[in-house]
Amino acid sequence: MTCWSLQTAVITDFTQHSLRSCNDQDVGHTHLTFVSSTGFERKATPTRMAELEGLEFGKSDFVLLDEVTMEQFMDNLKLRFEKGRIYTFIGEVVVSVNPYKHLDIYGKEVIEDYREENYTCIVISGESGAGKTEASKYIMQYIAAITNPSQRAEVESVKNVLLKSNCVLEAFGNAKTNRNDNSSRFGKYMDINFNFNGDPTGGHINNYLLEKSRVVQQQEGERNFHSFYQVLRGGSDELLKSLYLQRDPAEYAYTDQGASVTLASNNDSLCHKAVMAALKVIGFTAEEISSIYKILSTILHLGNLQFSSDGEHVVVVGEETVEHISELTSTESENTRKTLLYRTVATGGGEVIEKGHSEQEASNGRDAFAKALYERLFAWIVGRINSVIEVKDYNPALHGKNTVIGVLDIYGFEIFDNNSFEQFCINYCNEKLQQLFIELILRQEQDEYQREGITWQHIEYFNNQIIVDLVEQPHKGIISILDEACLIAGKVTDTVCLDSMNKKLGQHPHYTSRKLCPADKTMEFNRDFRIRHYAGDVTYSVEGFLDKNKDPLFQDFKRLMYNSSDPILKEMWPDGKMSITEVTKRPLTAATLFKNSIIALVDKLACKEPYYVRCIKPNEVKSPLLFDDGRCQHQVAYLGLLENVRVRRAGFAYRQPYARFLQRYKMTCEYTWPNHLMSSDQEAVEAIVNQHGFEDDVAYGQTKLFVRTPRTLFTLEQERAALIPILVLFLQKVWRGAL
Ligand code: AOV
Ligand code: MG
Repeated sequence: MTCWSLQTAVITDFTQHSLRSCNDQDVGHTHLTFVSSTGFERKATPTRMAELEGLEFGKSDFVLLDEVTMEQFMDNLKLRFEKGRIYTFIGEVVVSVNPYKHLDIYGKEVIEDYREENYTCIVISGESGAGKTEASKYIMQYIAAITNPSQRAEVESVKNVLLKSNCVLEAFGNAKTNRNDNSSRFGKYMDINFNFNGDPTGGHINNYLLEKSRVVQQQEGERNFHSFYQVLRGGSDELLKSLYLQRDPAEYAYTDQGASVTLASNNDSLCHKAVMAALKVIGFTAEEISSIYKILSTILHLGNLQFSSDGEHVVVVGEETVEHISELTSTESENTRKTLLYRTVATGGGEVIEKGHSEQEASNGRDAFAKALYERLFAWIVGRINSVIEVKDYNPALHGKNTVIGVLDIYGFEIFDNNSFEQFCINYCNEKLQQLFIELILRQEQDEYQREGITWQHIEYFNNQIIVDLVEQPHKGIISILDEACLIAGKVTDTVCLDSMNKKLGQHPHYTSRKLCPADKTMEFNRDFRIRHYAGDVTYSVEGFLDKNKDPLFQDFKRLMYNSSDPILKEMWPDGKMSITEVTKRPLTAATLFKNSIIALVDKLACKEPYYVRCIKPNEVKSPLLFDDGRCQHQVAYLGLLENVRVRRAGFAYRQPYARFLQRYKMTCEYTWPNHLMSSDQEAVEAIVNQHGFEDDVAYGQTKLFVRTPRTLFTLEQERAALIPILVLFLQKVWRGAL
């Protein structure tokens, strides 16, 4: 196994596992020498030595700071950002600052330097726009670059699909928000499987809660999902004609809500071509691609449908549009019209009647249908990609150990002017991930000292479990209160539900009922509540919460789609098979489904011992030049990075099992070279430590030596490096028989 450790472009050094092994086996971690366990060594170059000393580029690992203060941390982070060194370690954690410009650090040469063969799981976190998705893409590109040197066709094909899946998922799952032009509006956990050669053999994508409300509603300055603009701008004239579409996104209500149809940083037309090509590479058939675009255009047409009432009946305005929708969904126009205007209801006596919608109900129904169409399309695309990349017929006996890299890239913490149910879910998810970080990085580290019997000063940190509980606790948490309100059909409004939350949670230190804030002049109605999140205070407007949580969709739409003669569309609506009289169980609410999936995700990550990339957004204006001290310091504080350094360092920056330490440094001590005669490895290690006078800088654990400062290892490494040429000379002489 090759095991080198470098200081920059850490994202490519994604196998933080390697760092851990470096820490255990070598001291690659200190960046003194680049070591491979096959015995090959490269001395640090002068630049790297400077880097180590932090003279020019700042300290490459925050544990090397002279003092762990916010001031020193920020100075180092800023210096490195200004020097284009966007990645810095905290032990095994990587801190990354979004450079907002292309850096020439992801090229072939660097990749070669990082060639690794360890597999693990990486969690990328940080607020919206901090660079998580870009980081995850570099990881994928790295994997693609280093694997399959023999260019085997089947491996190349898997790699291609894995890479291209990103392009498709971004088109359908990302959108311009006021915080990020390419904001992920879904969570993604991707497993990549490798065979014993270290070549990718397949993978699996889990997606989490797509922000489907965006399909029908966008805030000022924001866009719908990229896919709509891409087909409108990039689709051929024939395609658009066949879909009855006009080119200008401003023509469609659903793509023009934010009055911002153009993206400065992106070319929709080119992206459309790339997505089409990617769909083909992945293996979508022509029929499937055609169905995808028919669904997209159906949604656009739905958005332009209006309803009016003659006092007695509600009718559709725009008959032609209904015809187009029917054609595009392969349904009868009579059925489509009826579904838009009526719902089938089973009466208590078992009778089935058709009940006409009010105008409002009809437009709500239309929007719910559009959202569901998109959500199911997205889920189907993910499922289709999975069916292609799934590892088939895996046989451990034949294929050897199957290793996996998991990469989590999820929507980051966000605060907008108007925050709704979606932000509530997204921010809750970020609380959960922060909790996992605390658990694994801050708590377990301290646990290890305890386990090894090392005395040390406990480091305090803010534990956000209290906020997680506020949201998810059974019976008491916000999600439970929301669900309760949803159970009482029709009677409870958003504000009544808010009252209930205020009553039950008003005393909670992280919850503020806005009713209790008379000083707030902007408060006209009692419709907001505020959560003090780990990353900042967010005021949520409760309007629409219940509806989004209940996520209602008239059964009639499901049946309409199930009866489509387009087999691909039909496949997306299997639940439309049920007739109205069949009893259906009340479905779980959107928040509960999300909560369950996030809890399952976190459980999964916890047993994988993930490694972290903590992304920081340097400024609010997407500038490569501006390091906004206040904003950055805020992120450093809430991400718990200083505590991370303290835990890592105030205790012991390095630790190594006795045998490994001995193996590496025995040559530096006359009592241990070439072999020791002491009764245990620990005793031999003590001899090395004593000979160098490092007694005050180390502690002896049950199984490992703990070293407090980098300087100690630095000295040992220097001594070792000086001895190696002498040893090599000595060995050469032995081989030549000169000795
Ligand atoms: P996010 O994933 O963390 O936000 P992105 O990864 O989409 O953020 O990054 C936002 C933008 O910052 C990108 O579109 C790039 O323009 C730029 N950027 C980020 N990282 C790099 C990098 N390493 N090199 C160059 N430019 C970069 V969100 O998805 O909104 O939470 O939901
Ligand atoms: Mg993202």
